[in-house]
Amino acid sequence: MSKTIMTTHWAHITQWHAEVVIEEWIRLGLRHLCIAPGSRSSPLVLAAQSVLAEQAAPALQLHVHFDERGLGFYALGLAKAYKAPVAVLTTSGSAVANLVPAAVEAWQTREPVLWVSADRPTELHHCGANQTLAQAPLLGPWVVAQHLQQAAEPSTHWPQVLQQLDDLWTALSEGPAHLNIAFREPLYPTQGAIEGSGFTPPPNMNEWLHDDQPYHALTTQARPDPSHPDHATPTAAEWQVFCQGQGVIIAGALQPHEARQLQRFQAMLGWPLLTEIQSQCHGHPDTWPADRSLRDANIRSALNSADRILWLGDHLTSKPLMQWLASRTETDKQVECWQVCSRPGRRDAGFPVKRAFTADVAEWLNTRPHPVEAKAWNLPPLPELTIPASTTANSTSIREVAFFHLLGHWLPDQALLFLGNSLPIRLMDSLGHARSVAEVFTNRGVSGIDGILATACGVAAARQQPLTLVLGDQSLLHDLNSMALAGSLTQPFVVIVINNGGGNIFDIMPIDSAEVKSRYFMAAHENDFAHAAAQFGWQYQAPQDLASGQAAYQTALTQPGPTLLEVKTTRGQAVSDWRACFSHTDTPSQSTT
Ligand SMILES: Cc1ncc(C[n+]2csc(CCOP(=O)(O)OP(=O)(O)O)c2C)c(N)n1
Repeated sequence: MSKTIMTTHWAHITQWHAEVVIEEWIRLGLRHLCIAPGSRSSPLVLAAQSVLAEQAAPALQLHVHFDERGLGFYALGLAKAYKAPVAVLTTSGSAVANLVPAAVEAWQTREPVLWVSADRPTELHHCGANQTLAQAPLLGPWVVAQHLQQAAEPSTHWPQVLQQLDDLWTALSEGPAHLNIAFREPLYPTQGAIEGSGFTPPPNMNEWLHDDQPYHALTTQARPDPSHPDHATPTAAEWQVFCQGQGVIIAGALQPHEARQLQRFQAMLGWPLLTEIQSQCHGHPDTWPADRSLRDANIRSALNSADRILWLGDHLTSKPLMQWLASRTETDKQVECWQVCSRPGRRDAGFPVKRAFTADVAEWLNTRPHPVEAKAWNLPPLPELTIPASTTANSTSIREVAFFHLLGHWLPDQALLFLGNSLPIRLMDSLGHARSVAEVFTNRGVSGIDGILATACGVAAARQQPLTLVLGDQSLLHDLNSMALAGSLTQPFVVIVINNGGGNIFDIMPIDSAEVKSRYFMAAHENDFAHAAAQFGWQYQAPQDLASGQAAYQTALTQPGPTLLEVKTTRGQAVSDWRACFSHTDTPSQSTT
């Protein structure tokens, strides 16, 4: 970066500000900056671009997309897959508001995304300046930390600028953060005549300029500790008492390393393990898929004898599972439910959890003492799932229940799987398995159907491995322009859109009029996606039956770049077929989802 500034011209001060920010981010470890075009953010873009131009192996990778809404989700996907901070830069105005859908999702699952919005300086607010609004309130509620950096001027206290960047970086270990950064015009050094000369960075920046460490490493100030709750573990005595009960383990949303540790831990404790689709061990040997198990009368009654529940991980997908947890702890006050999750905050609607521990689940399990008196026991075996004959026999069409029952068998070994919201994740959880999957990704923070494709593109870009995404037609329509994001993927990227002509999850609603349901809830439509695939240069297939669906999927897995497989099903079938799968089981009445 420029070590001296030879002029006091505003453009050079602005440029210096942007260079300081980019340099400090790189020193802190930022490797991915996602950019949506705009003018006010251009000083940062030019500073980042000059790093790329100067370095043979640039420390920073830039990602560009025209739509901030999709870009935000794409960055979320990068952060999920890298499990490291990712920054997103937008210009001022409604561009920032377009980050909100991804910001609420990142907030809910505490992903390390740094939202960076460029702004006009204070004197241009509240006076009708173009593309100007209060930007802090847009993202403020959805971040763990926020800084509003003023436009730089000759008197700027630069150590404070650096300290703010470092503080936000530290905050990212707890969740997303926001930097709103103002730049004063002229924004480009080549703009207008250069006035004045002789300005050099102030002496308090000398040490930073001649080193390559982030600012906090050069000061005597201790790096602030992330505010972890101090109740990460039970006492040894509490743990032993907990283990004496008849226990069951529930695997919620976990990271793969947590799931691996869990399976070793389960063998030690001898309690049955119920898994959900995000647990990274759904369908593994010696586990019970929670949703299906709770719909079986024998297994459910055995589960009702448990008086200890150890819930490991984050959100649960299955409604029967959440209902069971809430009702067991409500009706029997002796039932002790503990939850361990790497992220703080409540996720137990119905409040079944009596004690919550915030810790990496693998570490927490690893540091539990061996139980003195654990009571090993088992649940009855899970009966084979009977997919009603009518849903598989008709070879001229595909029914969703059969598709999701089979998908687990079609997936290649060590697959990366992204499951869209609405019916796809629920049917996979209830009817399928993820036995051969290396990692399941989802957007289950606020369960939006709005940025699923863009998030999956981010995951795929980070992992550079084949990835399969399954989502509904309305979810794809929401995110259609994110098809452009897949253009740079070179590995197989297979998107299976289940086109049932609208939002079929709403078929669950007890509304008598099919017309009302279809028009106002399902938002029924007759679109197909062949032209969209063509517009964005994707490969496209629309298989008619399960056999050709499997063949098309396997071919797509060998083809570089994005392929859209459109599975057309009949509107209004999925929910009734799903109910039929469990119509013979004798479970208490409850809503399907
Ligand atoms: C952004 C957003 N808007 C609305 C909803 C409410 N919602 C949940 S599922 C759904 C329908 C989804 O339709 P589709 O993607 O076709 O899946 P299907 O229900 O057919 O499985 C809607 C509108 C939501 N979750 N997110």
